[in-house]
Amino acid sequence: TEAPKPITSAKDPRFAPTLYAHVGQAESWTLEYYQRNGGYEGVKRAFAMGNDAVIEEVKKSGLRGRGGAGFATGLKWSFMPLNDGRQHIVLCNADESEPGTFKDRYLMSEDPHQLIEGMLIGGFAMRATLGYIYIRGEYVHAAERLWAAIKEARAAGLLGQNILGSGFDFDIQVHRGAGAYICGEETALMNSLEGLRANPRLKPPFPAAAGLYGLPTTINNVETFCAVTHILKYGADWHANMGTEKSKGMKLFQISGPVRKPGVYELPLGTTFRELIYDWAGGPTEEMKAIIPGGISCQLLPYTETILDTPMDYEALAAAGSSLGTGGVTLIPKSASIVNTTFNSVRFYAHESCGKCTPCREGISGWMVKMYEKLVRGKGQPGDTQLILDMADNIGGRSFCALADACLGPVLSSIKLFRAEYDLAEQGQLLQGGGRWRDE
Ligand code: L3W
Repeated sequence: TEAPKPITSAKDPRFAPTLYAHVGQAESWTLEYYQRNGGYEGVKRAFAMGNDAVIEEVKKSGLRGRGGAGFATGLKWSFMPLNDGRQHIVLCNADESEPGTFKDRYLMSEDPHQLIEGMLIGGFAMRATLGYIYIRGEYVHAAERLWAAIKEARAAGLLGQNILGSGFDFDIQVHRGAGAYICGEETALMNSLEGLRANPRLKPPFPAAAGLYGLPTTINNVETFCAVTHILKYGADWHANMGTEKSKGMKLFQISGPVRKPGVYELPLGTTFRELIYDWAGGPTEEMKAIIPGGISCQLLPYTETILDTPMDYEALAAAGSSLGTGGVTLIPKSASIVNTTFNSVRFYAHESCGKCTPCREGISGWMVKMYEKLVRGKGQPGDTQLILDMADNIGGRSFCALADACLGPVLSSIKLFRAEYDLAEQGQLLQGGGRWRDE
């Protein structure tokens, strides 16, 4: 018999949301609610399977990291050393700060036990005894919900010593950041947790070899751990049957910009932009010209019929010249100046750069942002765009971490796609007919 086709659309009657199934329900954050709805069944299955079988199950599920890079989760877990006598650490990257990205905050505030369970499963599989959730400082409400959930879990014997009689000891701490985007870079996050300045560290060594306090560490995004909870509950095949051949499972897509119903939508990977924008988000409220597919680090895409029909998965978006990133889709309307929109992005990176390395400190935070400011303030001159391109040539691939390269995503793609707007800005205008720049 023919194998069942993978689910690639939330319109498929076989599809049911899991990650956001309880978001918006009364008391969904309590242990009582969570257990009443099948909570902590995944971890029981994990204990019954044994550590290595859990890693195999996650590998088999095809789950890839949901923070932006899409690295295979099971493979990452298998990098942790075995029987090395050192304490192992599991870190949850909850420093959600990528502009256009707002999925993890509701996972944590509305369904915190889902994350705790995923970390428990990861901790058990990787022989860790301690987990940290590094949460963005501004997410005060989510942090409070997490703390309350951890206390409930401890009191119920779901965290602490000999969890559910399994012999496994594990506890979780929540650490609030202090408002720096760079802390979401995994090695900067570890420095920040250690009380150091959040400068990224050189890789290798990767965290599994030497992570927090030099101990074997694995870092995953909030959504990744939450997906693990359901993989253990429903099985690897269930997960692998959703999405496309190489991009498995469901994804929390976020959509912002001028659409009728902006928000977070849980859809299988491989769902098209058209389906997200028109069927779920109610369609645009004005004429569009570009799409940021997965957070502002990703290259812009033109708002064309072909792009609208492109599946949102790792491979299709790479083929289209961009990336899936965090799944944070932002729409740019025709009425917005691309040069000014890009200035907003560049200004963000300039503000968030740690300043450790020269290409980022002098290139992005110094020169690049000044060039854009000059253009949007009507002071552009012929040759400015070429100068930006030359600078980008000297920054790309030369910085210590991904931040500077991420800044070049919107810069280079916007110049490639909308050169005419840059030409206009070189003459002191932002949009044909004299568009103004939207700012504070
Ligand atoms: C062992 C190897 N481990 C890679 C691990 C590595 C990390 C993961 C991914 O950036 C992206 C970035 C942003 N041995 C390994 C290995 N690993 N090779 O795999 O690594 P990497 O370096 O590809 O990516 P990254 O530095 O972790 C993440 C993009 O995300 N992004 C922004 C994200 C922002 C958020 C947020 O606010 N929530 O997620 C958006 O697109 O551009 O490409 O664990 O150690 N050989």
